[in-house]
Amino acid sequence: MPSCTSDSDSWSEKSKSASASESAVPLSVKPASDVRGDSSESRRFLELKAKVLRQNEQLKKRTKHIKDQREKILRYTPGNWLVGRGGTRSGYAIPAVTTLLIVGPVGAGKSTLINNIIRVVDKTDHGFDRAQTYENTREYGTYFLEEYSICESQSICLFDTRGLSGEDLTEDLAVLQTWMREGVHHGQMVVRSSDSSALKECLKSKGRHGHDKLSKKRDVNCVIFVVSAVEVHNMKANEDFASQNNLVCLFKDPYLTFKDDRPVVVMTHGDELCKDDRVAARIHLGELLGLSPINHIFDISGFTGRIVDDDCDPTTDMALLEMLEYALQKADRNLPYKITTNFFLKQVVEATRRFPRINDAIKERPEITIAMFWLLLFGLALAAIIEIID
Ligand SMILES: Nc1nc2c(ncn2[C@@H]2O[C@H](COP(=O)(O)OP(=O)(O)O)[C@@H](O)[C@H]2O)c(=O)[nH]1
Ligand SMILES: [Mg+2]
Repeated sequence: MPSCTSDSDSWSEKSKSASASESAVPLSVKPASDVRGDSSESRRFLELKAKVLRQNEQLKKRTKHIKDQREKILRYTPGNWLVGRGGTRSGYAIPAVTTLLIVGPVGAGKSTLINNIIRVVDKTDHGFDRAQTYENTREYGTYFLEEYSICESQSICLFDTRGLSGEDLTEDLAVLQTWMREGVHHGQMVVRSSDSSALKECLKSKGRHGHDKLSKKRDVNCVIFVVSAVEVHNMKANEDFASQNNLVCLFKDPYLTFKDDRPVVVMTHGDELCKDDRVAARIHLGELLGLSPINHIFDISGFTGRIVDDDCDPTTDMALLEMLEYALQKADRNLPYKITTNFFLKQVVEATRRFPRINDAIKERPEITIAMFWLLLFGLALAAIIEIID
């Protein structure tokens, strides 16, 4: 089973610069008690806690700009922030729609997060939640990828995914890598080799209509990694290092990383913990993933089931909108270069997606592929001429 580093003594700069390749180094998740046992570490913990609480206060103050923040998301078009950075649009492969892939363990709250995003951004009360959520995540779940467009302009789409098992890391990684390598499309069935034959049969009959064949494949532009605060709290309390290791490995998988940009982290279910435990879970999650708990972990929890206006919590809504902006900025920052306008090359790149090494080599040296194509054509023409002369 793969294992990886946890950047356990992070909240240091070291962890921020940790490269994706670290995910191959053996794990040594430092027990939380060790971190707290050391007096300087415990001082550090208290400092961080104070900063998280201060940040929460600032977030509350920023809610007076919630309308502007929402407008900003509504105005968004792919490549927006690329231009904002003084970059030039030419040369970039700017998609018609920016695709945000929502991943995370089963029951973490991925579908709930999507419903919350739709509610906050679209502000339309459909009278029902668009993404299906499940109380009993053991029996039910999202087995087919679901695409949700937000904003009238349909410039952002969210993909709800099947929950990661958290138990079979190799299989979880294989599923994630397929989505990242080959793209995702609405209605795509997600079957694992470890699924029982009964489940596989059941999924096959559920997917029989084959609507997915009609849906457009999307390349993922940014990943949103959803984790439950309760799970983090329990892992820490029970010193469950195996689960922590799995979580870290999934998060740090190089396929989810765009250059140095790791997935955006959303911590859900915080409302089920007391205030202190909620902050401690956020700090511990930052410690595990090598992220700043203050700026790079978004605490977005508290909604269950249908939302009515009275349930609105502007602070959570604001956190959600800021998280979206952060994710879209990351997506724009990592837009791929336009590889080619050459029709033949485009087909070759598309056909070799399943073979990342060959695919990368073609993208890096397209002129070699084109030269080989002309050589092949020339060879065939020569062979045909010789054949005719003979
Ligand atoms: N209290 C609380 N419950 C939540 C939160 N997010 C999701 N849930 C509940 O957790 C269960 C699983 O959520 P769901 O979105 O289906 O998880 P998924 O498997 O990741 O898509 C549902 O009963 C949700 O209502 C949250 O932030 N707080
Ligand atoms: Mg779901």
